[in-house]
Amino acid sequence: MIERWLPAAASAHACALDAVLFGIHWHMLLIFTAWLALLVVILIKFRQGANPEPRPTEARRLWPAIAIGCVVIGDAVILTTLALPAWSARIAPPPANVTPIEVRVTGEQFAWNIHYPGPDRVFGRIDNSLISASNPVGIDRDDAAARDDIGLLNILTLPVGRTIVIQLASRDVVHSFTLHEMRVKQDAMPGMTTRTWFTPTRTGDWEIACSQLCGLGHYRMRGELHVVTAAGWDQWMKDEQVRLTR
Ligand SMILES: [Cu+2]
Repeated sequence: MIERWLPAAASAHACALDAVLFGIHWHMLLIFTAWLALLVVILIKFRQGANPEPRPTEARRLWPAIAIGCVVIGDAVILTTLALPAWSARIAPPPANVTPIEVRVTGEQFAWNIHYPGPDRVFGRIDNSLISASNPVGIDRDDAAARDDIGLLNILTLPVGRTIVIQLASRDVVHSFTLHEMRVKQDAMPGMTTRTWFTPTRTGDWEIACSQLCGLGHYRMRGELHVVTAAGWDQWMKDEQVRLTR
């Protein structure tokens, strides 16, 4: 039922995170309904008309302890069966038997600079003094490893079914790299590189959002996420290489 109000779940770990969300919401709904029922019972049972004199003995029953105990047990069950397993899976590195695709994403007010290592899978040298409208990442083409590198503004193209590692940084303030459909949200911090990883399970065109209020232009810090087929990604990579030679 709640699924229809959420963005599409398009990554391998999305269902585990959604299960935590649903578990918490159903638990809260249960607590809310129980408290509401209790309130109605109390209003009727302890109304002034039926109880002209206060009877403090009524308040000493075991029921309050049982009710609070049920809430605590419910919380513990969600924590141990859903939340902790999902959290430990998210902070673990990608499985050793997969070869991830690494992409560097650097946030700045108010855009995402995206650096792909190209077919050689090695990130070439970057130099901030080379940053321009046509070279948003500042790739130094004099470096041999940088010749096939691709630097794009606000466009993240990825293949479906491959594990993606994002190396995140920021040029100015704290941003938060968000891919709703991938259930990815990770802060981009100035002065340090953070990592996040995921495996897209569906093709589609979605948004890269910034979830940290990062300045007056925060609302327009949006990029495009394109998840394409493996063949589509190979073709995209070839097209980008052709574009580099022009
Ligand atoms: Cu931002």
